Amino acid sequence: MNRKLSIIGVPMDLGQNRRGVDMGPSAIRYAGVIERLEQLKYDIEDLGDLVISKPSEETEETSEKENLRNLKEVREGNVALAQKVDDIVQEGRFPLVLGGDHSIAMGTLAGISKHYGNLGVIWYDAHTDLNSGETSPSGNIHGMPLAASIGIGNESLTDIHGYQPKLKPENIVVIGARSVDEGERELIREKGIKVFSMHEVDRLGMSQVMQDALDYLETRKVDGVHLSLDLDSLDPEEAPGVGTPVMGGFSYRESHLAMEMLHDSERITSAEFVEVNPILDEKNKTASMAVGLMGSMLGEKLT
Ligand code: 6HN
Ligand code: MN
Ligand code: MN
Ligand code: MN
Repeated sequence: MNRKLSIIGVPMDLGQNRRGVDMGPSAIRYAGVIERLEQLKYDIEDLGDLVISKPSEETEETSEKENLRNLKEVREGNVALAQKVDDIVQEGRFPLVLGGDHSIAMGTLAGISKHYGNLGVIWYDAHTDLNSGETSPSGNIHGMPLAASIGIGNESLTDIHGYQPKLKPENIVVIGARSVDEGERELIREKGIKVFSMHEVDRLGMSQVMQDALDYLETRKVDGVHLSLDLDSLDPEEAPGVGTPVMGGFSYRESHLAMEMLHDSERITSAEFVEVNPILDEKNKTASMAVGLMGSMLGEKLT
């Protein structure tokens, strides 16, 4: 495990239409992320938060036409994030990105993937985020980052940081899916994307699913693994502070086990924790959950 960690907050809420998720990075800091990770003896650099601009009228028009809400500002924020993350990896440090809505995964992956020939991704989420303007039921870009990263969708999203695609569809593992749109389902079949839905987790248990996911990426000969963790993967009882909650999600222990297994695999090279919305939360429970999961991913042990 890389002992040098750089933390960057992305107060982005333009990838969806509920306010508050832009306060995610503050809530996660308030829940004690720096102190928690310092105890694990990491060399931590906190780069603070990116500045995200507010939407203009011109943006509203494109949004309507293309079914891509706040396209211009979402792109701009991700262009800035990609450069930051690129610099962090360039310096030999582990990027830990704090969201913000899930649209920021486009920028994170754009910055990371440049440094890997065959990057793998674990997408831990209730959703598959494989929509484009053509298939999206909402026009919300936070439902599109995985599609954009494999080169599907509007050019201004697929081309962030000047290259595409960022990922091979066969290097993706989705874990926790239980709300998948029709267009996403077609894309999963067409591209052969590996999905462990809640059905598989129920049948096999989290331990087996994580082992299968790691083995699968091993057969793909990936040279790095990025974890993109959407807090709505957890059950809304455990993590109520998210914009698009879906019943029937992971328990606290299932998620900690997943993170512990990721740590023990020694494969993980970058991570992001997204969709924490303190306005919808109960006593910062979801931000605290995020911090705890980061701890397990980074080697905090029970004994
Ligand atoms: N997320 N599939 C829905 C949509 O609007 O495209 C929900 C997306 C949720 C996205 O949670 O990151
Ligand atoms: Mn806001
Ligand atoms: Mn998501
Ligand atoms: Mn989600």
